[in-house]
Amino acid sequence: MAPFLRKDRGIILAYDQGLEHGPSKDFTEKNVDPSAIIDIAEKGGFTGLVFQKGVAENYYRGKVPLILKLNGKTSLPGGEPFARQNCSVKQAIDLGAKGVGYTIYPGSAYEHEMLAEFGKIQEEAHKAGLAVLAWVYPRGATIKNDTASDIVAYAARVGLEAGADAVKIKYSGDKQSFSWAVKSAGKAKIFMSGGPKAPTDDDFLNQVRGVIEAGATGIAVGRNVWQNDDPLKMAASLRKIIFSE
Ligand code: FBP
Repeated sequence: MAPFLRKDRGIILAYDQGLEHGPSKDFTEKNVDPSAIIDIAEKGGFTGLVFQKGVAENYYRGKVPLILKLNGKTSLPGGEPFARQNCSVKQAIDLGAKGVGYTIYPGSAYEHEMLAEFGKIQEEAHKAGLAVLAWVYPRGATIKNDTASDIVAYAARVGLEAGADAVKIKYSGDKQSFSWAVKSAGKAKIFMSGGPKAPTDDDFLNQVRGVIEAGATGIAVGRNVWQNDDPLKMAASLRKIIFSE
């Protein structure tokens, strides 16, 4: 994970929502252009940037270390979530990525497919010296509350067991329960996933404080930064909490 860390912490900007949610749900004139997001990542001191391959091919300019997402899905089908691999490790390397990302939905009727696919990617990426980040989002008919503390800790542990260097999980709502998730992940580093934009900046910053106090490595978020009226001000507040700078 070294390329994505500063002082052993990380602040990663995620921008794959165009695939996951569609432009009309998440984007405005201000953030529909991937170049604007790269500007935020560069000026905002982000330690990593997440793209799908099409955006990386067309826009990535090399300054902020790239995590290439190797799977993804749209929100259109509904039903049990399943995101199959859509990009190779080799392509990630060719695009300049220092890490690869893959989403696993534990609880989905298709979790076995994703665990198997992730296993192969993990081996290939590690052989090539790339970091492997797992988005672990428990979902499916049996998951009633994906931020319940036992479910969040389970997600963290799935990341460790599956061989991820870092695991991106939802916040469980308080630092005590989140610190159990961090412990459950062992040597895998925990990054909090942001979710929809919080009602106020303070709501989000307090959440991030809880995450860091719980021992997590950092955050890997999108909407709470680039949907903010002042993304660079938000980035500065986040850096203050995460790096004490
Ligand atoms: P946000 O901080 O905007 O939630 O981004 C994090 C992320 O994991 C993205 O990488 C991804 O596009 C999105 O959340 C998926 O969200 P969901 O599966 O909850 O709809």
